[in-house]
Amino acid sequence: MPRTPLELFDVDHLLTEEEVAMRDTVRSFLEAKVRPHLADWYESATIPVRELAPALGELGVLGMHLEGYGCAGTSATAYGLACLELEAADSGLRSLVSVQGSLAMFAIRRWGSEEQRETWLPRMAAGEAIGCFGLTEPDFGSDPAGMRTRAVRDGDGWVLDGTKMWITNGSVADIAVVWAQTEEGIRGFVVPTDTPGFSAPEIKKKMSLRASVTSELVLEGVRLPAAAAFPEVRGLTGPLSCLNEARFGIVFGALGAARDCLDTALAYAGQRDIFDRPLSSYQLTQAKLADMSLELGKGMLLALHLGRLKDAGALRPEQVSLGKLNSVREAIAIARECRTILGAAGITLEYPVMRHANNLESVLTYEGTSEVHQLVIGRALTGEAAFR
Ligand code: TGC
Ligand code: FAD
Repeated sequence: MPRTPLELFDVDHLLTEEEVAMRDTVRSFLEAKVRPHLADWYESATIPVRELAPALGELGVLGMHLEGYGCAGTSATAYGLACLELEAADSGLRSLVSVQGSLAMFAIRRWGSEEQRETWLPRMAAGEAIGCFGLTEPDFGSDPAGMRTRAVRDGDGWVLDGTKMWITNGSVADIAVVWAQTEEGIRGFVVPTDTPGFSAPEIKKKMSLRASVTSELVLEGVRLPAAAAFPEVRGLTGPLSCLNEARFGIVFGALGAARDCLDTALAYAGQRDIFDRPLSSYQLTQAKLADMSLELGKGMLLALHLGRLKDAGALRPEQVSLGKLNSVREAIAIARECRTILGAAGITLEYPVMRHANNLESVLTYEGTSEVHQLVIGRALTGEAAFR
């Protein structure tokens, strides 16, 4: 008899033994070390990134799908499953891991020089060094091609000026991967955050992703050696290739938040007596639970399909958009519906549901808004780019 929505779909039947074992290890770690603290971190809008990162490094989830340089080199599907567990805890935690592994580390692994890889990747995989990824600017979020941050050659090196906005892990990072306009087009730079002229004030008063550090990056005459630039890549292909990786993690991750909401609502409905009967015994409640389980399971089947495509080297960016759009859109709908099942209790931090719902507002926006992903899918279907 299936006890959970994903058991109803027999999802484990589609996973290898190693994938199930890895998933269970990540889940147990989070249950023991993270979940007991989440409500407090969320309420106080803090997260002990410096303590968590080495533990996550030991767990093997930082840059886990990358090869070499101290990274675990797992399949993409295994990485997705880890993201699902991380986001079932909190989207902020998955963000920490996404930005470290899929954005900062992937950028260095894919586009960095041998020296940059050897200097940074082993320490980042171990959680000893934290990375962030600066693409978005105050006036250029969905349209990063317009960025104003500029890198100008200065003798053998570079000088960077500009401002990046909404940067996860910015204030706690040891290095920032910064994308800037140059005479040769957009280029990426590895910026040690103790370089004079670099500062990263934290953005406060967030109502979403509170258990995550979000910052501005200010670059004022930041002087870097020639070796700080990624040697080969020019243009938006550089940053967008990294976004493919992080978006893939969200395809799975958002479903984790939805699963946690649904598990919570199911348990609550079974225990809450209303008009002398459990809430779970009413047809209206069961219709909600059935519809949400269906969307969660369908999302999971799509995520696994995309994971297998990625492992076969056949996943295209517009397919990642299908998954990101679907997972986040359905997860947010599930979180809100679950909140109704919990009634007033649903608005508190006693239960994770409203925390997930609020977090998912950020997830809907970052890594390409839903509208951007609709437009990416629209372009793939029609051959017409309707972004501008
Ligand atoms: P477009 O003309 O389409 O492309 C420019 C160049 O880039 C190439 N390209 C890609 N390469 C790899 N992967 C992709 N997905 C790619 N999409 C495009 C393309 O082939 C072209 O190459 P070339 O050689 O011809 O120059 O570019 P566009 O300016 O029209 O923009 C397209 C659009 C709107 C889809 C793109 O700008 C976009 O995706 N915008 C959304 C920006 C975004 O997602 N930002 C996210 C910032 S990071 C973040 O949010 C982290 S949150 C982290 C967390 O906490 O989890
Ligand atoms: P805008 O681009 O101004 O969009 C506003 C609205 O316009 C949206 O609804 C959008 O979909 C819509 N829109 C845009 N273009 C079109 C169009 N062509 N047609 C119709 N509608 C359109 N960025 C980083 O670089 N690194 C990070 O680590 C990072 N972390 C983040 C963490 C958090 C918590 C948040 C909230 C954001 C983070 N971001 C990060 C920034 C994120 O990627 C951007 O917020 C996102 O890309 C959207 O940009 P914007 O906020 O400027 O919105």
